[in-house]
Amino acid sequence: MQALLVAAMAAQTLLSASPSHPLLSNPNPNPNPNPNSTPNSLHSSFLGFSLKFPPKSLKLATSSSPKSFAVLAATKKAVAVLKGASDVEGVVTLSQEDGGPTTVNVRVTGLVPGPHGFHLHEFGDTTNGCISTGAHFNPNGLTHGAPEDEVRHAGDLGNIIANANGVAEATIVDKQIPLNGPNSVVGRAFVVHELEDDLGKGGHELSLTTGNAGGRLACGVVGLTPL
Ligand SMILES: [Cu+2]
Ligand SMILES: [Zn+2]
Repeated sequence: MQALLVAAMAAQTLLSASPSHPLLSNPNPNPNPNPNSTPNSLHSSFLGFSLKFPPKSLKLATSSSPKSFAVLAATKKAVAVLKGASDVEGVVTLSQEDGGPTTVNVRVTGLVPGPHGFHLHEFGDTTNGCISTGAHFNPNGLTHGAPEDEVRHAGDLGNIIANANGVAEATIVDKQIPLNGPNSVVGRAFVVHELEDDLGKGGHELSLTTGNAGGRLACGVVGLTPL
């Protein structure tokens, strides 16, 4: 205890003494090591201090940090708010647990009844409306397809179907649109289209790139939300 106090006081004197030194010798390469080493030595002496009370402080230190890490890694949630030049709008929520599939809940209103292509596009850029979200998210360089196909864009989520009131609701579970890792879709954008996505099987020149799904009615960037 005594030694610690002395050490702390010594550190304090160092602290109060050092500012004048770096200020005066500012052009020298010296100022950095000094302010850095002082807080470090203060910090480690505090660590040594808490080690003298093993039951409580040690337990707190070891049990709290892995726990919060596990919570952060277990679940991720995200949301996209879809808007466009038309009256079509919607909300898409995403959640993913650990390395599992992502569950996507979709609700879009203002649609013409029937199927509408629904994709994750590459960019979360809406500076030029939904056009600037780019092409379908396609990290593996494949051709367009259906969500259940082996050969598909990761962003190919098929169609959502609007009812007679123009409302489309869907729950999609998909393994190719994770919320973290190299293929994370956070920062990319959902797009809902004017027409049905032919899932690559329509024989149109656009079938293997866009599913010939027509114009982009609304889009929204995927952003993280609180758990
Ligand atoms: Cu699309
Ligand atoms: Zn596609």
